Amino acid sequence: MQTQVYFNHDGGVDDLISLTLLLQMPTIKLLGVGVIGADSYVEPAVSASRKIIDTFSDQSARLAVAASDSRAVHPFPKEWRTDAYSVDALPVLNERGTVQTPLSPEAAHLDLITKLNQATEPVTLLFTGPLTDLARALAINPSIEYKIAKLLWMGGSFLEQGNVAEPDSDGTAEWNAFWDPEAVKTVFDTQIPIELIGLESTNNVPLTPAIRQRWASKRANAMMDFIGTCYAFVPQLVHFKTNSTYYLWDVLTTCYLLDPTIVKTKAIVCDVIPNGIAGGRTFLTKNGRPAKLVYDVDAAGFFDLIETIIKAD
Ligand code: AGV
Ligand code: CA
Repeated sequence: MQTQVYFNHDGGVDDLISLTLLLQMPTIKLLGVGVIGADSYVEPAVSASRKIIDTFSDQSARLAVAASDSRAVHPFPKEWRTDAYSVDALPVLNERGTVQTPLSPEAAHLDLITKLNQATEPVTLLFTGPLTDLARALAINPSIEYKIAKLLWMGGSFLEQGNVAEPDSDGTAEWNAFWDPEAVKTVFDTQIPIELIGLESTNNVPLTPAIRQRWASKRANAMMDFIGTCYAFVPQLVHFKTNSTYYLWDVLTTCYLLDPTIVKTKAIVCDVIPNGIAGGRTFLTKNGRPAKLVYDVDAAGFFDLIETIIKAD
């Protein structure tokens, strides 16, 4: 039995690695991929996604990649968004010189509606960027809600400190929520079962010199080499945490889909602030919506799992 999954990501390094890993999971049937230019520029992020499907799976004839035309309320810093250009230019993705995986004729939110309507059973949504495409899809066609088994989202945080350092934020929000807080509110106001991978768990899986060294030592494995190369574009945690320190946010979310035993979860009731200086802050409240929060992770088990998935163990 395979779980039917639709993946919407926003083109960051760990979004693109999430796609790579997802394609290796035998229990997952990927129905579609949408790419939003949030933590990326959308063109290289779409292009890199198509090439990753070509290079690291046998799904290239079947899977299409849809580009989003959604726009930010609060854009990501440009320095972060340019990583997709680097990934897209890597020789390992360009050896063939042609791209086989098609571009969907529809914008990502419309592609999502189409794929949900075509699905023969409820679909699990995996979102590792902002929720804008889902919110827009629900606004156009509210009945798609009933085709969704659950939403697994890397986003939100119930810690005192989020990860946004911008002049128009009080610092309590997580970035994917801050990019489009209203979209989070729209999705929270549905009955869709939601599982949140927030900063409380992802803070436990920073990119470190030790993990880079471990990946380097296994670079004979082509996917391991690709992963190590992609993470070379982003800052690791060495002496202390900065605003740009990289964690394996999305990869943890994607691996949780395959193996929920690597994390700890609890039931919560929550809501989100839809605008203003605290826009995107998620908080616990009795009058909110129920959700499942991933609040901790077995970091060693997680890093082992990555290598099991790509057969580098
Ligand atoms: O807030 C985490 C989300 C994840 O989906 N993204 C990165 C992951 O793809 C935004 C983000 C927060 N801090 C960042 C981010 C940083 N230092 N560099 C790049 N992106
Ligand atoms: Ca992301």
